[in-house]
Amino acid sequence: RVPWVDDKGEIQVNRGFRVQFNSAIGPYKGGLRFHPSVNLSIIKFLGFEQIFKNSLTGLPIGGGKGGYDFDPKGKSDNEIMKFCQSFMTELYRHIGPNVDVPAGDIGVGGREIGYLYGQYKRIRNANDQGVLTGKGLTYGGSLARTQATGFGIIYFVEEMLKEAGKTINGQTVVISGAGNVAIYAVKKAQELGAKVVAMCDSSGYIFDEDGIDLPLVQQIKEIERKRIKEYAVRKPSAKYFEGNKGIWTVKADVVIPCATQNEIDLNDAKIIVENGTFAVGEGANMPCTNEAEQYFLEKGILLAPSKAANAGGVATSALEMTQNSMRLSWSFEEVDEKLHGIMVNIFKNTRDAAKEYGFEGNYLVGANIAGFIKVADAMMAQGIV
Ligand code: NDP
Ligand code: 2IT
Repeated sequence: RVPWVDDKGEIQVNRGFRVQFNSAIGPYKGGLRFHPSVNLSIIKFLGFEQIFKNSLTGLPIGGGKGGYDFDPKGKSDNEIMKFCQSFMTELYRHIGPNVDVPAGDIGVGGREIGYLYGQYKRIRNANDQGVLTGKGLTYGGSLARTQATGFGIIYFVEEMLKEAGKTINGQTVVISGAGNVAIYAVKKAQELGAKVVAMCDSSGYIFDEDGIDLPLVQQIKEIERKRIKEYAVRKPSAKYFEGNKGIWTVKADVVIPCATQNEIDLNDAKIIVENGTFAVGEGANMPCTNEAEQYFLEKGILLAPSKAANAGGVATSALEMTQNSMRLSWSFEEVDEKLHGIMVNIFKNTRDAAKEYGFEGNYLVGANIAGFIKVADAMMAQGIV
């Protein structure tokens, strides 16, 4: 139970979860999600995925996830702070730099991590900086963590395309979502020469045939915290369409879902294939339903599975923990270079595991196998405990 008092002086009670799934290869590690849809089932699926994702990074982190059925939309900074403080007042006893290290996810970014960290430090009376990742740069955060998930997805997709003799340069791309992951996926895709033409939030999508103006999206989403609809008001070449499904009707060579789970179902997958898309990179956690994934594979679409493609965020969280332990900060370029190397490795391990087990080209199976083996080996080596 997470009780707090809103700006009107009324008592609110939310429900929080933290699932510590597996610590065979390191402290439990995974994000916190603030969204009204959060329930135990969602946190368990995310925690289970996180075990194998974290294993794929090659870094010593176990798997966990947390969340709260709190809706941050429309809340004041003061309400967010009150909620975060109340929640940490319970959570603190379950976490620690060598026990369980939460970070952000949907609805949890730098502002929330700051309030959570402040309350943890106040209760513990210690600067255990490695207890949370995604911290601000002034108190132990890592450069490039904000960008890491989105950049990492594009690094992985580029490796997958290279393997198929292609590149993202010159491709038309659709990226769903307009949050942390989507924004930095757009940035890196554009840097590598792609044209991103559509983004969305849960209310609707924007289409801009001139290509998305990312600084404008960042102004609207990161600074003003407004809806993506606002983009079309300010950009004459853009159109806004209500509804969160229409984005899949936009023609693209490469589609990168970065909003939430199950956002692409079989019907959407059929439209995407019909439109001539040849690659799908899962940026969100499990954005395609099972049926949609199987359909893509049947049709020979290149599919980058989420637990491999979006592992750059948590990998960079582990680099943040390393810097906290070493009591130093690496430069942006240093962290980004390490992130790039990690994503290239994840791609290779995924590709090779698929091949070794008779599923050549099926990166979905490859990522599951490569992630699983390390965890299983570590558990067996540690005996019956
Ligand atoms: P944010 O809260 O920053 O952004 C989420 C975005 O997705 C918002 O634009 C939101 O729109 C949109 N969205 C949420 N639900 C829906 C929906 N049902 N239909 C359409 N759009 C929707 O979260 P993140 O960018 O951090 O996370 C996005 C995804 O990436 C999640 O699946 C998360 O688990 C995953 N992920 C995040 C990592 C990270 O480091 N942050 C790391 C790895 C994976 P609205 O404002 O309308 O809610
Ligand atoms: O789903 C994820 O990998 C995240 N939300 C990031 C987790 C982390 O600990 O950085």
